[in-house]
Amino acid sequence: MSAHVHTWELRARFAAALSDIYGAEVPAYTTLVEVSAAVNRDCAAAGGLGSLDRVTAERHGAIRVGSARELADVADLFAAFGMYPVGYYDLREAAAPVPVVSTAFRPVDAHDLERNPFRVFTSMLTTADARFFSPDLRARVNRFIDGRTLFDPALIADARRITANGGASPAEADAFIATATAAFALSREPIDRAWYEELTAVSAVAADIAGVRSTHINHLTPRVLDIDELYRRMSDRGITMTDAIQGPPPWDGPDVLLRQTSFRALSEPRRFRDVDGGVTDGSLRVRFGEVEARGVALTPAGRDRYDAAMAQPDPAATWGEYFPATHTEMATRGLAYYRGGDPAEPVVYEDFLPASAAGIFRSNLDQDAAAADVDDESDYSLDWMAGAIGHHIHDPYDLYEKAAR
Ligand code: OOG
Ligand code: NI
Repeated sequence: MSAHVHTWELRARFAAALSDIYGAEVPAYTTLVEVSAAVNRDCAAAGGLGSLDRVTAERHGAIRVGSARELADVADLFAAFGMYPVGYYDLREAAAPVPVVSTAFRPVDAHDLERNPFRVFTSMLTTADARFFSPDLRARVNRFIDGRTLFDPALIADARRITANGGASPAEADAFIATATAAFALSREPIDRAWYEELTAVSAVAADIAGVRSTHINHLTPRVLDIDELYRRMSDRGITMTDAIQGPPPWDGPDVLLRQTSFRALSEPRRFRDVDGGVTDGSLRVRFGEVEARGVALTPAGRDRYDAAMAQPDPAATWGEYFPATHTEMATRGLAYYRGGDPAEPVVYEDFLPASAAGIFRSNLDQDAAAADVDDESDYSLDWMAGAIGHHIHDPYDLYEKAAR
């Protein structure tokens, strides 16, 4: 019997393989990764927020699926890589609503995060929400989604077996990683133009999810230690970042939670099938580049303060009224998590921010979703999602509490 490939190693190899295919598909991503790595090398220190090795290898991905059945397959697939659902995000509640509910699949304990923290923000289209989907459109979208297979049942069966075994043999690992990665590559299959355009009129996200017969990586995001510096260097290279940095403003005190920025990817060539059955070349512009900087995880009290600080007309001008200037004070006031209570060892924020996520979605769309003025009688919730995918959804605060002990 040959050596065993551990779960964390499968995850690290999966993240690297996705990065390779995404880099080949979206060349601007490669530039972003290069500039991020250069910024990280030039940054004096990470301020205790992760080793340079971890930060340089660190990525998050974003994918989008169309139904609970597809989300359940994602959950089973990612479990084999030691990535479990954490948190529930309802982006329909954002200022500019996006018709999805989401969770993030990621490692949950400190050792696994240190070995490889790959996480994937995963969104599911909310077809049951009448504000976005009329009964007629809902029926057609659901029929389309129920009729496609994003993940080969054999792949999901392999994932379940590898999860149960806590790893794979080398040969099994090679095949599993290759097949899992291929499931997220951009399809060359022609897109039904009329269907795609009808969905685009409802929401560009609906078209991206339900207009095609496969899924793909929407973006892959490197982590950078100084996002303001990254922003400047990308602009110097002539790459226009979409808009302001999402999340907390820059300041001299402790970095908290998550700061993100993105730029629109160029349009990519895609093939379309027209009503007359003919296939023509066209292009789509749905994918983008994103980069992020991570700070210390906030306690519920710290998060309340964050929300209050962000609600100010100019958060940058008043930030210091809400947050102390040192980690020591953050720890004393119980605003953020530190390992063993020691402010030299901040617990890194490993999750996402709903307002930023909605902003990221939105910054890359030509138009917002058209919401009808009717009642939403769908019952999406964290409990609904956990039941639908058959996995416990972790509460991020429980995980930070545990990491801080
Ligand atoms: C996900 C948008 C959210 C983030 O980093 O907040 C996100 C998507 O566009 O599918 O990736
Ligand atoms: Ni993202």
